[in-house]
Amino acid sequence: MIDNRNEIRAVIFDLDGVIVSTDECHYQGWKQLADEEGIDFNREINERLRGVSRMESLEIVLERAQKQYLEDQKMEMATRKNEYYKGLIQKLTPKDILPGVPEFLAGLKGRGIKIAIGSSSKNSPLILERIGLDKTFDATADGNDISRSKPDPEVFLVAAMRVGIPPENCLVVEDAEAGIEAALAAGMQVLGVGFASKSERATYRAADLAAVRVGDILNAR
Ligand code: B16
Ligand code: MG
Repeated sequence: MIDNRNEIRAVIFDLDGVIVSTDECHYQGWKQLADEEGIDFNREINERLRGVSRMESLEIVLERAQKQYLEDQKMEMATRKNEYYKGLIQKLTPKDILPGVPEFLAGLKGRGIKIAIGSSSKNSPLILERIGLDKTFDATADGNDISRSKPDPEVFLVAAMRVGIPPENCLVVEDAEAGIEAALAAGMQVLGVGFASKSERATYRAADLAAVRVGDILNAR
């Protein structure tokens, strides 16, 4: 069988849901905001926020609002939610790193593969610091670096540029459909884990990184 997949020279990791899960903190933050505003919000709606930027998440939350909000009111609400969220993620520690992540990162480093972060989150530097991985990656790209969020490929293209590897030699690890779409739009291969472990569009699928051997995704010839 001819394998026409390119050799992988860099792996770009989404942060939330791949390296660590702060889903519950996002949910609690949005729930508190929604309760204060009298807006109906539940875990089912929260599912739609995975991988989506803060302002786009707010628009989804506001679909059930009884009134229209001005732009500056929306900015204030997004900031308020973020303050709740930041308070909650203070509790993160290295113990919250998801299964298989340290071994997988070490396996890539040992083979000379570049590793990067490609996250929608503007809190990415704070999260990485809380879990003790702020000096681990060769490069990071996050919500602070981009103007278009996933499913736009921008964040992954910035990450690839920062590690100096062409997109076709990069593999993304993602837990959200918006991220799978973004990786494919960037011309990269993608491993779906967690909530994306059943994604039909992903190049590879696994429950988590503990279930993947580094050699399986490298396609080295
Ligand atoms: P922030 P990821 C994403 O992180 C989260 O999945 C998503 O729920 C959140 O709305 C987004 O970051 C923006 O986060 O408000 O911290 O800037 O999965 O792309 O690492
Ligand atoms: Mg994610």
